[in-house]
Amino acid sequence: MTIREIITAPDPRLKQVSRPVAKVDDELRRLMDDMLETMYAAPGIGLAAVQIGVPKQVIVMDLAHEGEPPAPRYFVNPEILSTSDEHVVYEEGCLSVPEFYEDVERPAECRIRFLDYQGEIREMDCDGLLATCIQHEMDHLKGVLFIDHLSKLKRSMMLKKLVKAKKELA
Ligand code: K1U
Ligand code: ZN
Repeated sequence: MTIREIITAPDPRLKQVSRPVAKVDDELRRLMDDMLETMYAAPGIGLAAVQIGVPKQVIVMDLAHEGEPPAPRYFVNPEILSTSDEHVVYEEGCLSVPEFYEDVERPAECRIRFLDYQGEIREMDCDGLLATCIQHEMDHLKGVLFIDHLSKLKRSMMLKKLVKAKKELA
């Protein structure tokens, strides 16, 4: 397994719309293994393939708490089937927008359909952090970042700071 570089905003590659995957095969499972390793190393709780420069509809996630055994989850070609009318606010972060956390409002629950690590079709009801995280990751597949849910002023302030931080590191 390989730890890959995570792309950070405002890199235009994060704006790409990810393509559906034709087949869950060993090559795709290698990509998912690399993504999980990259996510654990970051550390984070979710990662979309486009964040490592691969615009395919693939997401990995692990919401296990510290001290609990790992609980990796894999979502290929995920679709949202329904969302609740009730919304919740969660303070979100993003490995592609390092060191910024802001409140984002999203549906509290959703039902999704996806292919799993074996390529089996699955449906799942999501609530709590799982619902927030899957919606955040599915936004990545459409080229949307959590900062796109914020005001234009807040977003441009964050992007300015990110560009400055990148310049200082270069
Ligand atoms: O970049 C990403 O898409 C991953 C992101 C997922 C996420 C976090 C919070 C709300 C919605 C989606 C992260 O993992 S940010 C880092 C983070 O939340 C975290 C890091 C270490 C321990 C616990 C959480
Ligand atoms: Zn993110």
